Amino acid sequence: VRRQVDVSDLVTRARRGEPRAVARLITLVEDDSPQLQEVATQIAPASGTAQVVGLTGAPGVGKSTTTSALVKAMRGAGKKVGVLAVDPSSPFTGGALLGDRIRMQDHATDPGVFIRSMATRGHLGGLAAAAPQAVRVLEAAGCDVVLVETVGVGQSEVEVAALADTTVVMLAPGMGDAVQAAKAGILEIGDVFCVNKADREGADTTVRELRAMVSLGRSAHASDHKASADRRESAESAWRPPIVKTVASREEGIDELLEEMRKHREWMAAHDVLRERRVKRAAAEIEALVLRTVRMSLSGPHGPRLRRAAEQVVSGELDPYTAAATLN
Ligand SMILES: Nc1nc2c(ncn2[C@@H]2O[C@H](COP(=O)(O)OP(=O)(O)OP(=O)(O)O)[C@@H](O)[C@H]2O)c(=O)[nH]1
Ligand SMILES: [Mg+2]
Repeated sequence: VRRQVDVSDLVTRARRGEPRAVARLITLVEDDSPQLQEVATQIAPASGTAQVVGLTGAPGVGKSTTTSALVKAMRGAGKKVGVLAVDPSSPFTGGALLGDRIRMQDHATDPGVFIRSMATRGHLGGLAAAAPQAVRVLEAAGCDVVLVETVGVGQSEVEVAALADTTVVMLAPGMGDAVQAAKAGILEIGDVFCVNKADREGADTTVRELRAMVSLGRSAHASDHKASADRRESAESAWRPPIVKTVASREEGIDELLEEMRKHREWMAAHDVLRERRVKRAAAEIEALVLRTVRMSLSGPHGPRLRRAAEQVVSGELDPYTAAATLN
């Protein structure tokens, strides 16, 4: 039995920026609390107030180091920053996230920074449903910017892109190269590319490869029917994702990265892309929640209904289409 919490008190305290209240609310999201809908209703008015930036790339590419350097620069500019490190691959808070905490220690005592590792344990909707809600909690706490770091490759990164206004795809020489990134489908989600560890040999080669892959991907994308079906996205093709070289461990290139993020944001605003992206995101989020409800109705205490129908289908008493229509 879960303990009932006083949601409005928690939300009031979170809006005042109390770190413990913010943490508690994100835990409610993570645990898929029955009180989550109440939380969501109360924080909805604060939605859409932050710039949401996703950082994604292969393990060890330097996402956390870059995030930390970005936080420092943004704090210098007086912004309140939220950091969400999401690990979709593991249901537990793993070692990688512990490493992040250590790297983030510079900001641990700063009241203008909220740092949170998040696993999607228990959340049936997975990352797609939990992370956007966690971002809203950080917005309610007054964050001007929310940086979302995802550990993992492939699908999870694509999901991060789905929740960010601007997605920074990171690569580093010799690891997670451009070809691999292209195969994993993460090149097309990059609004800004960051080749980190530019102090290492091969950085210029990575930049060159990336540039070639990106322009190749763009032209393929333009002829793709998915793109032509979506006119706004094709207007979006006017944005050419820049490539920034950084040495995050020495805070080099961070200002350039911030500048490209700013340009992307400006461009989105000028072309009405920001709102369109957010509408799409909200639609995906609602869809995930609806699917979750359907899935739940077929499992748990209602599981026997599905089982009974399945047995009838096997014995030929019922066809699966009629069964599905009945269970719907
Ligand atoms: N040489 C060099 N090392 C770097 C640079 N940036 C980060 N590193 C190092 O690379 C290692 C991994 O960095 P992280 O920031 O933890 O990478 P990450 O992408 O967050 O890793 P995961 O969260 O485990 O996927 C650390 O030892 C960093 O100190 C860089 O620009 N140059
Ligand atoms: Mg990390």
